This record gives sequence, C-alpha cells and structure tokens, in this order.
Amino acid sequence: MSLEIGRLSYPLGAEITGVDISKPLDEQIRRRIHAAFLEHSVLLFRGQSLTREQHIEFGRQFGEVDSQDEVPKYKHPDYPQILVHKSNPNGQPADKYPGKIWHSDHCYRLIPAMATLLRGIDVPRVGGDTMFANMYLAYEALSEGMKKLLEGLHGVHYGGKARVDTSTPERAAQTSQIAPPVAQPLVRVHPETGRKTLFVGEKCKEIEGLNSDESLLLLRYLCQLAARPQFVYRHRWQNNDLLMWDNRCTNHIALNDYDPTQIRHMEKTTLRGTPSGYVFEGSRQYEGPRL
Ligand SMILES: O=C(O)CCC(=O)C(=O)O
Repeated sequence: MSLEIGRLSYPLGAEITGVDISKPLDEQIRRRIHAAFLEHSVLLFRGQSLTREQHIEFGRQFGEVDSQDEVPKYKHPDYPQILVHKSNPNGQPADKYPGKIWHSDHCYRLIPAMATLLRGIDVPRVGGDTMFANMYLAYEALSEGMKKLLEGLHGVHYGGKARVDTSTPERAAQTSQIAPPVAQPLVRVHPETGRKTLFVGEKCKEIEGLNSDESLLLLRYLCQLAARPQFVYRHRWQNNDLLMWDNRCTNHIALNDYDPTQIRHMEKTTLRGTPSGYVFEGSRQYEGPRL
C-alpha cells in the first residue's frame, strides 16, 4: 500500500488513499498527511471503519484532542472527546441539526479549533452533504482597499445553545456563562502556513466599532463572498468516510438536505488550536448575516 493524494476540487480538498488510519502512523506518513492537510485544508479518508478509540487516537497524532467540556449537549457518555450528531429516525426538524450555518468550529471561543475530524457512520442514501469554503481564497479575492479596511477590525462570535447543559436549571445557568461572546480578528494569519485568511461566518453577529447597518452589510458581503461556488468543495458522504479539516482557513456548513426518515449518524472530535481574540464586553447581539 502506498500513500496517494488526489485533489477533490480545484479550491480545496484532497483524498488520501493507501493508508490504514486505524493503526498508529509511521512518522514519514504522518508528516505527508500533515503537509497535505496544510496544502489542501480538507482531507478525505474513505472506507475507514474505526472504533471510537481509533478515531481519538488518529487525531491525537496531529494535535491535542479537545475534551469538549464546552459542548455538553452532544458529548458521548463514555467518550467525552467525541460529539455525537445523530438525527432522529422519525425525522429531526432541520433547525435542530448542528452546523446548518457557515462557520468554523469553536470560532466563539478564545481557543478556536485547529482541526475537526468528522466520521460518517450511517449516512443517508442521498443528501446530507457538507460544504467547505476556502477562506484563504476569499481573502485573496478582496481589493487592496477592502483588505486595508478589514485589517485591525474584530468580528464578535456567539456560541450556539449546544454549549448550554440543560440537564438542570443550575447547570444551564452555569454553562451559559462559560462561553461569553468572543471578538476575533476578521483577518488572521494561519500559524503554520503564514497565509492570511478571512475569519468570519454566520456566528459572527457584529463588527466591533461599526454601527449595526455597517456591521450587517459588511458581514453579509464577506460571508457571501466566501460561499461563492468557486471557493467551495461539496462533500457527498459515504459510510466510513473520515473528513479532517483545518478550521483556521475553512468554513463549513451541514446542508441537512436529506430524507428525514433516514438516519444521519456522524461523530466528531476536534483538535485544539492556539489562543485568539478576546472576550467581548459590549454584547448587542445584532441579527447577523444569514445567507
Ligand atoms: O454534520 C456535518 O456535516 C457538519 C457538522 C458541523 O458543522 C459541526 O459539527 O460543526
């Protein structure tokens, strides 16, 4: 078996074949996978029937696996590092599914996620795709004037309800406090590639220092720009796919466009990134952009 890397689309994504990720990786192979991760931002490994331990161990070879303490709603009871996203077989209302807006994982935390590793365990026959946007390309498409305007501006990101543990009223009160809105630079430098990238998505509701009209128009423009088809890869899931993506330079969205009587069972881990942003004290919670 020899490792091969084949592009999935022009803007981003590559499929890695010729490797069994259920076993510890040879260091040379691990480095090639890491280099492909930095170059293509989204990696696909097909036909990998992993145990939960193997899922966690594969990620650990690339970074620190998050304990997911801030996302109690989806935590697996025996594997706290794993979040379970499983639709109800009788149909789960579309608005309950996590990830249905363009976002980057943990953008609303002081340590946003470096990578996400999502496994498709039981996927619908058709639909339930996930789309990814290349945020380097979105940044590079801006005019020099707009790049100058964005430099130094911060977008305020709000976490969703998933971080609130609703098991008791006391826990709900406690956990709603642990993730206040976080202001993140709209333009960040990727710590490993050194490339500039836009850091904005639909969880970003306002831009610090701008009024609500300015904020909304600019955020809507940036989100729409990033979602242009020429910057996007659309993944059609098969059972036993594992996708590993770089949250520092991509956005993603779960389309939730499938027959609601079918199950969609996904499990994910995230790898911790580096500190970014600061707690935002203002909190006006504008409507924010919706594409
Ligand atoms: O289920 C998916 O396709 C993606 C889920 C997602 O967006 C997330 O977990 O952040």
